[in-house]
Amino acid sequence: MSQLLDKETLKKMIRENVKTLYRKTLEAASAEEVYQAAVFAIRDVITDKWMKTHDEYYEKDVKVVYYLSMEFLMGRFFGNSLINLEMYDEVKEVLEELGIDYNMVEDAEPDPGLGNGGLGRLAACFLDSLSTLQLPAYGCGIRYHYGIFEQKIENGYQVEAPDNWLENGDPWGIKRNEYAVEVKFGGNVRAVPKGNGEYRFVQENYQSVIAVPYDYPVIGYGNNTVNTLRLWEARAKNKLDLKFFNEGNYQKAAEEELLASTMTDVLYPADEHIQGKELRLRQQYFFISATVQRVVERFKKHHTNFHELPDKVAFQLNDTHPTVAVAELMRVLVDENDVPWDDAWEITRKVCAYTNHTIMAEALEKWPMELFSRLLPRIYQIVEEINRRYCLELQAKYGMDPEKLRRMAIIADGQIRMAYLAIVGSHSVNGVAALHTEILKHQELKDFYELYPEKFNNKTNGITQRRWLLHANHGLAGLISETIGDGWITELTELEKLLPYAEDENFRRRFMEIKKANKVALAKYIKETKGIDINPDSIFDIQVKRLHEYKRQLLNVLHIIGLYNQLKMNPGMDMVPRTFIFGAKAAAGYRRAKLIIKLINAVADVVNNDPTIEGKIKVVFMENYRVSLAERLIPAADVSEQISTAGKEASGTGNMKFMLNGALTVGTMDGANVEIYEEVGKDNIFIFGMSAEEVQAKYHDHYDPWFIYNMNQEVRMALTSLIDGTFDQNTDLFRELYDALLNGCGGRADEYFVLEDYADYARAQWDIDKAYRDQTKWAKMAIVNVAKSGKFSSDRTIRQYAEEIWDLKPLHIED
Ligand code: 26Y
Repeated sequence: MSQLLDKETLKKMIRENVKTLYRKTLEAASAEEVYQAAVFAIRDVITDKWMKTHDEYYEKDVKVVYYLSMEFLMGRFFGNSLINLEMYDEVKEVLEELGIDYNMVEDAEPDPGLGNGGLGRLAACFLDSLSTLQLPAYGCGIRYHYGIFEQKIENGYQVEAPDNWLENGDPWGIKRNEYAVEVKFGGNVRAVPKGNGEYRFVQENYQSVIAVPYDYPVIGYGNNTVNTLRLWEARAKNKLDLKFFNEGNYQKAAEEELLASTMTDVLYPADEHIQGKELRLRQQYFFISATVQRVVERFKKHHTNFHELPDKVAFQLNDTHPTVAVAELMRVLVDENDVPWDDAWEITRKVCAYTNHTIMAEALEKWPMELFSRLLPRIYQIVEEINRRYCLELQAKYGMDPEKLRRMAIIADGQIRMAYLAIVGSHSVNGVAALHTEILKHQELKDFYELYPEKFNNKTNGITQRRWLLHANHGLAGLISETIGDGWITELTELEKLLPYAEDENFRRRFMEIKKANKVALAKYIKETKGIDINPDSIFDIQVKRLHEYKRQLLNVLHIIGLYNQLKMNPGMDMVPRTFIFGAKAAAGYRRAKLIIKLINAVADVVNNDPTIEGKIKVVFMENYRVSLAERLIPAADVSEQISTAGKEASGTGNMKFMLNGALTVGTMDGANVEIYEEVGKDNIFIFGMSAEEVQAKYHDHYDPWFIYNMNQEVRMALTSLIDGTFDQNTDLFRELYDALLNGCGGRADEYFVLEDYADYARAQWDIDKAYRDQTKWAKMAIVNVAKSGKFSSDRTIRQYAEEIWDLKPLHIED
């Protein structure tokens, strides 16, 4: 184990810390207090490595990537930090020797939910891989005081409560007052002659907000690299502006204070759905301006020639949310450093790269010109100029084609299209799975692919095996290391060595015992938290992800209703008992998504309490799905539900986490499911439904859900159950869902083809039932899934970004 701290020293430190922090003995301290004390003990170890890493970066003047993201869904720091420091076992032993339950201590840490879902969690996995691969990197984002809301279920309905993750302090964050920067909003722009016939553009009468960074350590596994997650918090420049105050203008005097105090309060919880809120644009510019200013300042410590900037700095834009970085870098170069426009533009494009995470139309960011120009007057001018020059290029290339010009312009219809700005201002545009990138190239961004084919590339997502196997599933991690060594921790393709063990009876038995133990542990947790009894010998079938119509939780629950109806008609029906587990947050304003949550809970109530079905089906909706809950659920899964309408899920990453933990996928040929299918082969996955091409064709074709309703009795009965009072007394409660599927409420009927795919989904589910009965076969399939999951390590993804987009080299930090 680690030589960083011996056990006796550690014990002493924890005791001491409890005393100094809380004036208590260890015996009297709560789990929360012991947690804080333990963090302070290991912080010293981290700090030494952290300082060394940054000194080296600075001295060697290496190229650094800045991963710019509105969201970092990090999950808890404690356990993961110990894992990466290789101190986990040691600390666990120390605590247990002190008579403290290690798990209680881990659970005392709040789970920082500074992200919505896939995009935010991907950013967190990427940071873990960057440090483990010894790549110089910063994550840059916002220190929201409230993360994604805490979800409670009351009477079956989602209720949102604020997530005050900072309530008990923030032992992982270090406030860096010395790096605070000023960010300017509003006012007007004045052109001041430079004297050489050129003008300098100066923002006046603006409102200021001070950005204060908090740094969080991102520890590499088994090395000395500690990178930084830098999250910015807003603070007022002057508590009260005395000039206005003395004039008696109290409101104006307090304005900046108010502006600053709300800026970084709360994460926007509307995942993949734009609201066009002014505060969100403020948040975006706030953290981007602060980051860009700091980066350029740091660059200037070593350099005077800005043409060297792309050799030292890469910006990766995590979706369009940080796209103002393109214009802000132009502003800092042109206005503040006198770099000529053309040079600045060349530099900016070399620095910036853009990742697209979704093709859902309602997630494509557009800002009204009025709002944008009022809030960011100088940035707006710069975007206009970028657009003007770009449109000239388009004309030069395509001639006068007004339709094409209007289609491709960055500014059109009174709006600024952030995706187009990102594409034009970057040297790289990537999708997050092979299918997704193809759809971008040939459908959504076809015009741009034609214009800049060289920019487009694919980077299939990945996940970090350190959190999602080593930390989340100790049992399986241990068995694997014992069998093939622990090389997989940093080189996941090593898992292929497990393939021959699929044929080894002893290995299979142990593998299945571990799965069973994880299921028993989850059953216990569900009993404790929800009071529901579930059978650990049933199939644990899990769908956890944000609630979205395109992800089709509704297909899953309709199928459960279908099964229930069959059991009611035929109580003796032969099926392997199943426990269907859901976890999902719905955006607060997404009415239909919330109704689907209510439906799942209503179905759970009826099904779980109906003795006539003899416990063959159980339905559990787990409240407040989040990273720490995912770490409990995923290791216990037999079946992973990845059932989005083909073409809609850009990649998915939950699918990879389940596979790594030995669950079998029931899924559509969508996102990264396609690549999982390619890895495991058709016999080790349950694929159903239309392909993306078929969906596309159906969309343009005439689709009549009534036809399916009439032809398929199971579908008809399931739909009827929605409105006949089976699941509520008020028979109109779920009518909206019924109508949306059959008639379309305002929109298209069954927009996501739930009914079209129903029969094949039900068929795939019976295939699962059949496969599970043969436990030997099932074990083999599950082992193949684990063995073939190597491709889906975020280490592989990050290596590709580093080589193909950033040209970033590892730097080894000595002990
Ligand atoms: C503009 C704003 C409303 C907005 C907020 C959040 C737009 C999009 C998002 C989040 C998008 C997101 O999480 N996309 C997911 O990214 C994952 C990582 O690449 C993919 O695996 C997943 O398929 C995709 O839905």
